[in-house]
Amino acid sequence: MSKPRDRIIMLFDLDYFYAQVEEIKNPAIRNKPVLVCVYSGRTQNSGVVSTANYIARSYGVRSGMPIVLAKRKLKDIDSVFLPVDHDNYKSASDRVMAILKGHADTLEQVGIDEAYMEVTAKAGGEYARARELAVAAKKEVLEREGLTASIGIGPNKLVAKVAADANKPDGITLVRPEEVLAFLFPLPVDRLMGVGKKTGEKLEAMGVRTIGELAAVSVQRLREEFGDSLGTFLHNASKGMDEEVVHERGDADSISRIATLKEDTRDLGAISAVTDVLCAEVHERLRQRRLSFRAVGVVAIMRDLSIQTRSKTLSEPTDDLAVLRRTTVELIEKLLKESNKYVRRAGVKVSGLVAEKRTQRSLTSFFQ
Ligand code: DCP
Ligand code: CA
Ligand code: CA
Repeated sequence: MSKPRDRIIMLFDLDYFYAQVEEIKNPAIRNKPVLVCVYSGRTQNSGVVSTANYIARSYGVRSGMPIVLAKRKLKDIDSVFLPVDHDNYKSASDRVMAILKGHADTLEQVGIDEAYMEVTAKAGGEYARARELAVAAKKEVLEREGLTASIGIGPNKLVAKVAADANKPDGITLVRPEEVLAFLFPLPVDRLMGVGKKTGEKLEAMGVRTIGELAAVSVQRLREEFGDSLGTFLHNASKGMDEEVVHERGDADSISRIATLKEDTRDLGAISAVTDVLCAEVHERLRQRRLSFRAVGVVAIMRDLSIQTRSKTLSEPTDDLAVLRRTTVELIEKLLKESNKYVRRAGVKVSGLVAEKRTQRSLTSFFQ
């Protein structure tokens, strides 16, 4: 068997995200300190800073800082304090993630402004091409959304994350496999994901400040101090070793439900009584997300645990529950005709999800 190809992974992180979205909404504030705050409402200034632009940071303002303290740091400076506008950040985030999908083999969003991108195949295993992909992704996000970001590129998620933080804002940091140790060793240990305040303090008490110093501690000692799981993690992390895969999650392009039947059966009525309920559940999820579907699929797990699936693509997207139910029954009927086994579990799936509704589409085409 051939050796699995070395991976190339990027971590994409938008710069001073909430405050940057506010700057786009109102460009006039761009050259002032901008602070986005969560006001608790108790007194006029109680609450904390969610994030701040880099001008505000140059005065010592940080995420999580009490608003009162931030105001003190910016005394006599013309600054802009704004309340969080989560809906606006979420829609900007959704649009950015959709752009990034086109630049990755696999995209794993890990926060509102951050995603891992596996680019091994797209870059053909070449770091130079991975850098070009990073430039292209940044360029498209800047041109379409006006937002800057920082990207770290490395052989795994851990290195990519540390690299992204190494050069902000608007940076690209590339760490080739042979450069990992030289890159990591001088950095403070708390740059490693998973080293929080508590672990950091404990390490400091052991005389460990840098990642290189952590790498010099034996794995046995780390296990004694931190337990097997964290101890092993710290040991591997200090050497830039991480096997975590980049996996798509969250907004997958399908919604599905599955249920076990009361008893194994080949009776269409009994099966569709169950799939009708599943259809209603799937439909409710579609309604919440304001989505229409273009394809319907059914799955049947048979008595012998073999799996049968059937699917149908509709002529146009719809959000109609009756269409979903009818198509499901049609597919189950087909499946029963083509198999002589008893059905144990049945499931329904909609895919090809789109945001617009058929009624709107029909109206648009009508007026065209
Ligand atoms: N955030 C928050 N409270 C915190 C940290 C972050 O509400 N204590 C929010 C606001 C940030 C967003 O999450 O804009 C993303 O967090 P990041 O840690 O990525 O920080 P920023 O994007 O603001 O800045 P950076 O340029 O350092 O990435
Ligand atoms: Ca960020
Ligand atoms: Ca982030």
